Amino acid sequence: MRLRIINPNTTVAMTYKIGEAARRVAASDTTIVATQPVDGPVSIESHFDEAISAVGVVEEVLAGEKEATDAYVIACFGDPGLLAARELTRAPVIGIAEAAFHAATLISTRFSVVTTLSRTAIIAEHLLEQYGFRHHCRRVRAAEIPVLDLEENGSAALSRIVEECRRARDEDGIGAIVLGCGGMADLTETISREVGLPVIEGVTAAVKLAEALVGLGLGTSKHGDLAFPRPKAFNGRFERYSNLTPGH
Ligand code: 5HY
Repeated sequence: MRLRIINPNTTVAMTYKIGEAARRVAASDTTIVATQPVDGPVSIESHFDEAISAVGVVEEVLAGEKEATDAYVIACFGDPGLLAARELTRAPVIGIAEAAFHAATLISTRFSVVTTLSRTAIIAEHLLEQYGFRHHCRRVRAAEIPVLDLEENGSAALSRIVEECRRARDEDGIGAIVLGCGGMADLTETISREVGLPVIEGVTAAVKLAEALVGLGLGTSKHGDLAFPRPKAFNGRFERYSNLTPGH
């Protein structure tokens, strides 16, 4: 199968890291295509960043539809543009937050999330509510690190995340930890070793879930709210979306 992993921010190094983490767990017959939008924020750390990155996500799905893509992963912990992306394809589209929440509830009764900045913690809390995982999650914690510190060798990012994971382990009464950023895709083994708890991150969880859905022959339902958008005129810089039809 051909799996398109979309990093919704525009930092090439993070896209590369996300692609490598995905390839480490993908089945041998899964081809991973790791991409990012041309336009958009270098990191996503606010509602505004999310809104702009969602356009980049749908652009990448439209591009993927021209390449016989079997499934998509949105590799940002806010799952930006997830439902809009699902409208544009019959293929499964998995957000890394949703995937990580599902995996965490299959191996623990209670988990905590450790994300980057406290200002984005609310985005994860909104998703927990929206996806129905609120009562499984004890706390959404923040290591208070900017997203791009994860790309800086020698930054304090890893030690700050480990510290916060240890606090979660000791204070939250949990059985597992979810890492709340696509840029943490390569940290699970290190942090699990340091903290002594199962650590889940969304990119690798989403890859295995996508493979499972494709293996079951399941795709995005076109019955109801995820049906293809009704063709219509778009004005201005979005004119290219006018009268979109399935397969485009
Ligand atoms: C992410 N931002 O996964 C989110 C994490 C966050 O650029 N990739 C980003 O802090 O919300």
